[in-house]
Amino acid sequence: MASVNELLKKRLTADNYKKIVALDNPKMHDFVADAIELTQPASVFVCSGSDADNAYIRELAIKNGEELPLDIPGHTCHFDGYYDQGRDKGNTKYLLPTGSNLGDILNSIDKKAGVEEVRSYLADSMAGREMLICFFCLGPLGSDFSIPCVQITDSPYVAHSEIILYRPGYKQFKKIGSSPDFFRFIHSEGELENAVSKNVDKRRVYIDLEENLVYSVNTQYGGNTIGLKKLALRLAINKASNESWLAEHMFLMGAHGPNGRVTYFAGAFPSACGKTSTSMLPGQMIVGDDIAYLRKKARQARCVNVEKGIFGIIRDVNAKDDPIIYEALTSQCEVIFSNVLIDSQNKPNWLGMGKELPVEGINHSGQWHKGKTDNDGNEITASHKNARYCLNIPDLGNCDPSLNNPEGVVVGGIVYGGRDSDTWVPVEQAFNWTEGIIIKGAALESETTAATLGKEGVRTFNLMSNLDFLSIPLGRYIQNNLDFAKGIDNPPLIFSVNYFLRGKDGKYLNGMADKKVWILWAELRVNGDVEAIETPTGLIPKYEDLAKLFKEHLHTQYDQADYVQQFTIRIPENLAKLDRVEKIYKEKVPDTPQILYDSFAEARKRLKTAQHKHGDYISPFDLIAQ
Ligand code: SPV
Ligand code: MN
Repeated sequence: MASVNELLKKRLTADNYKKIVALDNPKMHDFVADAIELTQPASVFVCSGSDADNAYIRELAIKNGEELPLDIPGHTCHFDGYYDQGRDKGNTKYLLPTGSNLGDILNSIDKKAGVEEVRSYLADSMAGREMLICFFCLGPLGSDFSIPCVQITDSPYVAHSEIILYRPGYKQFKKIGSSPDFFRFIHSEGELENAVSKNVDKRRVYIDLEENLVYSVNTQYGGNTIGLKKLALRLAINKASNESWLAEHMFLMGAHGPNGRVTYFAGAFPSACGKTSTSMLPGQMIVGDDIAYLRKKARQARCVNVEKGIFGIIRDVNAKDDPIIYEALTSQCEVIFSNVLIDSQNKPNWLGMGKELPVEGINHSGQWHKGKTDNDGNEITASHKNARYCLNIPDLGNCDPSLNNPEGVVVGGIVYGGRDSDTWVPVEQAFNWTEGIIIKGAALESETTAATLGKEGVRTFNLMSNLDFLSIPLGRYIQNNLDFAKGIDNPPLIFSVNYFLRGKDGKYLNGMADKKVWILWAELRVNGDVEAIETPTGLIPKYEDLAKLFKEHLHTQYDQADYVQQFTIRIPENLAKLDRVEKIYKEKVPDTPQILYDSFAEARKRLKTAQHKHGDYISPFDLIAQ
């Protein structure tokens, strides 16, 4: 279109114009031209992903005050506004065309009204600022998994985060030519006050599934703004559903078995429930910590990390519990810290870093001192509980060599975990794929955390840890997961884990390091090396196999009494859980597959039979003896 071309020529410098027209993609050009007309930036920068262009963005983030350089070269700190510290679930909505329906659970708004609203907030939002146009690729480059993306933002912090988190996509765009098959994101921070978004009451994240387009405005927090992260996951779930693959909120890691064997696990945990630390288990290899795509290839389940970096929670990262991340965070490599405390020596500090925190400094509330309270009288902690770090996975000492393999890795096991104080045992294998998807994945619950705005510690339903990001009706999503195993010769085994089980005194029953044993037990199961005990809820480890793993890998003695307490099958709690979750499906999910109700009925029957025979709380030894 001549007018689009004219507009680009007029509003871009010759150098930037050259970069954008080198990509011969009319749909992308239309998107950019429309964004310029809507947001009216003072200038436009097209990032080709070259070292020089990336450096320009890094410098701009510092120049505009969105990032502050810290003591170590390559380290910067970004602050989000005091009320902009997590994903805004309430204001994240699907733009729903007339006549379509996503069910009661997903948040949506009439498309016409929603587009009008969000475009009104975006209008002139970039006046006086530079618009950044960046190209990235979800998944490894040159792969069946790759999805090209274009991100428009006025935040160099957002663009810089994406440079760390995603593979460069400018060349991928050259390859796709005029194809319309890519994701688009437009973000503006809106009006700023002290370098943070001022109008958070007008914070909106609106998703257009028909157009593969997401709008985000009046916010800076990464989960609301970094298009390729959770905004793209929503688009990908819809695309995957149409194309018969899976887009999941999952880590991907290689667990090391005997004789140098590596078995890959993908694991879904709600935010702040141990997902990153599981992907980073000592002695194992990380591929990714947050988002994975799974595809069937040559009768195998293959999986990639969508990202190449980590946007991880920094709280409790310390030299003892997370030595590899701690090492990266304290050495010279590229890191963006967010919402930590900066001390007088220009160093970042955070809760649980393993040393005493300074009593004053600068944090997300501005100048901070110990005991400072907010407008509601709540004490402001030194760093925010959802404070994060953003770094490149290859900068970690345990990066798996297959990170960028275009074929992905073969998945041996899938793990579902949540924050559960009283129901599930620490690790358990599902009887089969269908049971695993339904009784483990689709029945997942977790207590809420600081990763989203709102109250913490409330037990909530969160199927496959993906509920926040689902863009298709829940029943269809479950059916897609069930169907995924069809045509795979050895579908991954499915496990549940629970790191948060508590005793009657409220204390955790397991140490942080124990998760390594659960995953290594799962590794042995995938390879048929150990037997298991059949319980009404699944297959659990034998005491002696765990004792051996504890001794070998954690150098500790695992007491039989601890085993019995941890692996006791809690019948009333499991029955109550089935009732709670089934009620949600019955009341809110009209397209629930019948097989879910059948599996729930069978699980209930198994629990009741066992209850009749052994009582409410069943030691694993009672089940071996039978
Ligand atoms: C999560 O909350 O699950 C995250 C961080 O991984 S966010 O970008 O907020 O989604
Ligand atoms: Mn996540």
